[in-house]
Amino acid sequence: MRIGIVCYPTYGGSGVLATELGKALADKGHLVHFITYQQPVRLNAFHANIYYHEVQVPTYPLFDFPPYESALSSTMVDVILNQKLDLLHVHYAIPHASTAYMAQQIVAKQGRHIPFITTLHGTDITLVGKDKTYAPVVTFSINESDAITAVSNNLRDETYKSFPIEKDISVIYNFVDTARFTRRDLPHFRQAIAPNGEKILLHVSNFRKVKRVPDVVKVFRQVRDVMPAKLLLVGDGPDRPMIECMCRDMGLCDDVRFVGKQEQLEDVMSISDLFILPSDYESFGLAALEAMASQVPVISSNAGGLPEINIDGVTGYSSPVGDVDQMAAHAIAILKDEQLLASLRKGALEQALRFHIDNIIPQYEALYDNVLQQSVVRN
Ligand code: GMT
Repeated sequence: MRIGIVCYPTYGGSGVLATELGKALADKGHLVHFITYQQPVRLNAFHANIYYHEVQVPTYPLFDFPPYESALSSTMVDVILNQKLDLLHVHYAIPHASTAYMAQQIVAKQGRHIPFITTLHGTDITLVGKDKTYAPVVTFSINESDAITAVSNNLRDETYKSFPIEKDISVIYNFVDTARFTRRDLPHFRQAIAPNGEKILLHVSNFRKVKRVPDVVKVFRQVRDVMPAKLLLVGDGPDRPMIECMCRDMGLCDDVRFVGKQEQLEDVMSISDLFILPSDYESFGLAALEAMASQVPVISSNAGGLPEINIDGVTGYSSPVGDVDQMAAHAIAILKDEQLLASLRKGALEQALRFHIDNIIPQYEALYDNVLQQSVVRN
């Protein structure tokens, strides 16, 4: 198949997932065309079946807001026609679903039907999408999609609750490449971070409010009060300066390390003992899944789709949003008890294997086949 993938190219989960999906499809022989404004971060090696089309947004003095959507739709049209795409798969509803609809209408005038699939990732529905500034366009373009997927049952239910959606939403979970995210023994790296055998706690995110990074630091403080421990904070985003101040005020600077955006995430996960994800909402929690594949148990909130992934007492523990004391108590209990830690590590890996890339990619391929069959009927 010739597949066009539209996504955000940055470190966010939706872009990571879309890129990994494209790479896996290319490995299976499909021709994959990424259409976005920047090289996606995980698209970092040459692949004979992968193409990248950069969206250029010319500026003009009149434009206070350069019209990215128009540029994206026009690039989609160009790629659909010149690369003879069979379908478009857009990730994150805003603005990708409406731009796909626009491209679809334009090529229809030339006698071509291009189906598009919209994958909902989370904040496109639960935060931004619901905003009345966007809601009518989001509702319309989701309903116009030839197929809709959500990354968890929770996100599917939230979508039906928040928007008048008239179509089926299929749940296709996030996935993990367990060959990449596998626990490796990296004694020198571990020694560099925790020279005196301290336990290592890890948080990975884009440091947005929804991630509740202050809760991570509060949990860590309680852990460090009772045992030697280090906290690794991976990623970057708007809350980072505030978190740095918080660490200074709490006297934690020597034990908290901000390592910024990391491409070798699998190495960081390999040396970690516990992953902390206390989010206000998480449609799935891809980073938690990658941690589980690396045999790192998860302490999370029980918001959104997290309980579908993090199973209490099996892969880690989940607590109500904001219940820092309970999260800290769970973290301390795990880190003090080697047997419990070992059993949760095993549980985490077993759970991650359920979301193995080889189990999930065929679900997308089956969906594409289905959409194409309907599209033949339509043509
Ligand atoms: O986590 C983020 O804030 C980034 C966001 C995105 O759309 O880029 O991630 C969302 O999509 C991921 C991939 O499907 C999910 O694993 C994340 O849980 C989801 N984030 C939220 O729902 C907050």
